Amino acid sequence: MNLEQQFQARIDQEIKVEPRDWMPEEYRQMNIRQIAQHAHSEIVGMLPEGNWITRAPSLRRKVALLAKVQDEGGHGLYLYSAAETLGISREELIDQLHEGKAKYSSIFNYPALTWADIGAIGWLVDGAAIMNQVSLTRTSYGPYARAMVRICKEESFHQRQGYEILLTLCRGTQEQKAMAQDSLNRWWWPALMMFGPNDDQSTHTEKSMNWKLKRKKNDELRQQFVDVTVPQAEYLGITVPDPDLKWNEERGHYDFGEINWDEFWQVVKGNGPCNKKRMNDRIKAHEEGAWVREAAMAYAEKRQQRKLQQAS
Ligand code: BYC
Repeated sequence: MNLEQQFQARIDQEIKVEPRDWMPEEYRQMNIRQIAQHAHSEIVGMLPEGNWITRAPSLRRKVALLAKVQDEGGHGLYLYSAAETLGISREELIDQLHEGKAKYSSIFNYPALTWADIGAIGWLVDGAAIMNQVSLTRTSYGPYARAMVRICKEESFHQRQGYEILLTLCRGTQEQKAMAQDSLNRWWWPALMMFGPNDDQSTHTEKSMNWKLKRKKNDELRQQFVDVTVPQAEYLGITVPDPDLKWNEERGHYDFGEINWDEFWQVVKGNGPCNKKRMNDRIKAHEEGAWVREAAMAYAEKRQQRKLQQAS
């Protein structure tokens, strides 16, 4: 067996690939691409929510939202670290994002207009993220799989904090319930787009599934998400904005309408409602945070020198 065959055999036996193992260059690059896109999604995903921290309606809501946004920064950190084990630096990855060369999830290019949107983001966006990430706890690259375990636990808290916000609004006044409905109307379809193009349009799925980098296809995960989420909307008493949504007894799944793929690709290409704002805000935050990175480096150096002095 040549190296590539041995590699595939280990994958087929569910043996995790670790940073020092031999791997095909294409496997390395595919992993870097996916992990980096995931990391970028986490830190860009902080922006629409961060905007609401100062406007949360109570101290309890504010504390929970603050914790969620901080968790997302942490998720970015574990994911950039996982990508670094594949031989690329965090600086390089961040530069790729800021230069518009790297993708991040389309969902974060939509605006969070009302407080109900913070509920919808937690419920739908984190809900979709969990659906995808639970399957990724079994991805073949060890550092990514292990990062996913912790991230999924934290995402579950995020999903519940979002659902609870909407539950409160739906049990409140007419205006509050209308606000919840409006947020579901605006976030439903973009949430379904998070799973990526249909399988027959997906460029990476086949290779990615063979290498068990991806464990479930885009359409299967999207269907799972719809099946789980529709009853949750019913419990809230609000309506999913899809006239074609219907339980299919034979399939044992919901049928649902066609996604607007033109909108999806426009957003992916940089033409969504907030793409430019997100990138400007991200670059500004990075530049304004330069002093924090410099101070942390200076402190680490000082500690290192003190340690060396003590040892000598
Ligand atoms: N948005 O061949 P395909 C979160 C791109 S956020 C933009 O199917 P693949 C959270 C795709 O990259 C959740 N681009 O790709 C954070 C590819 O382009 P390139 C983030 C998309 O990789 C804060 C092309 O379309 N989760 O957790 O096999 C707050 C063809 O697609 C999108 C992850 O990143 C999209 N939606 O499958 C709250 C999970 N979809 O690279 C929550 C890890 C596709 O050839 N990622 N594209 O230029 C994955 O599981 C997979 O990468 C995807 C796509 C399922 C997303």
